[in-house]
Amino acid sequence: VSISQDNARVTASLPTGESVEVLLYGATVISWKCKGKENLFLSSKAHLDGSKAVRGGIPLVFPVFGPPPANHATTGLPQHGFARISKWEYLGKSSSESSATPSNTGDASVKLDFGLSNTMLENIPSEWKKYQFGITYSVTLNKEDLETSLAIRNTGTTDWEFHTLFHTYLAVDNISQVSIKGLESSSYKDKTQGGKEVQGTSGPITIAGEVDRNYSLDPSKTIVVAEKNKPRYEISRDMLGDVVVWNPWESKAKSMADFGPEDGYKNMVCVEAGSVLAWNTLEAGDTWEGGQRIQVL
Ligand code: TA6
Repeated sequence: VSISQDNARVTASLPTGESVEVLLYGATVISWKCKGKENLFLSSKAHLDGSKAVRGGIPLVFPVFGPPPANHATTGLPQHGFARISKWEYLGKSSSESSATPSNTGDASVKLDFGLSNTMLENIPSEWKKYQFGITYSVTLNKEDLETSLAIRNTGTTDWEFHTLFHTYLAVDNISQVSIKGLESSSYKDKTQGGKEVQGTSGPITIAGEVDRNYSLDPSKTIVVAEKNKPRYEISRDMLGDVVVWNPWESKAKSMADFGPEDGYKNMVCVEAGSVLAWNTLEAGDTWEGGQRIQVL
């Protein structure tokens, strides 16, 4: 395992060639190479200097998904909250052997830990500034998959509630040949139609225009993203009962200054594992843990 870090990012790679790159800004995974391919989409115009949430990779959504509601503790926060626009600290790594590899140099996987707490935040423009929290975010690079998991602790004396989600931009060769399996029978809230509830379809989901859907799907059910009917990614979830599927398509992509190239929407699909359709209450002193695993098939 080799790790390199500077004051802006941490990169880890396995001797077999897999690698992951994490910006300390937002603890945003901006690259994950596995099976010889880059598996995350990163806009060519993404801000990587901490001036704006990263357009691509795996931005972290916390404590609120979407535009914050009125008359709520999150009112006043930016869309998707402050986690993805805060400077996290790198807490270190741990690598582990696997029985499969006789070498005892821990070459089978590496776990990178990142931390954020309320004491690290500047000017929170909302009631949230009165809450205390500590988050440990673990990014684990395995030979065939990437795991991202959160341990969110309420270190204060009052309960608070939150949403959290991994806003994963998966790389695809051609969106017109993508089908998503596992969600088809579920109904969803269609954000392109004002959040209207739409019944599920029978066949796999395909994308031929702007898609912005919020599904609830039992975490025990995996999601497969296929290209030309060949499965490419399998997403497993723990404690994350909601899945957002998003592709901005042509005009929305053009309207985002940090989305490039203009036709980049053809090479990405966001499949976002989260807990966002209802508020999660975290009692003082409690810890919430959840995560996702994305396997390259
Ligand atoms: O992916 C779901 C979503 O909420 C979309 O509605 C769209 O707004 C997207 O997130 C991107 O949001 P952002 O704040 O990163 O531009």
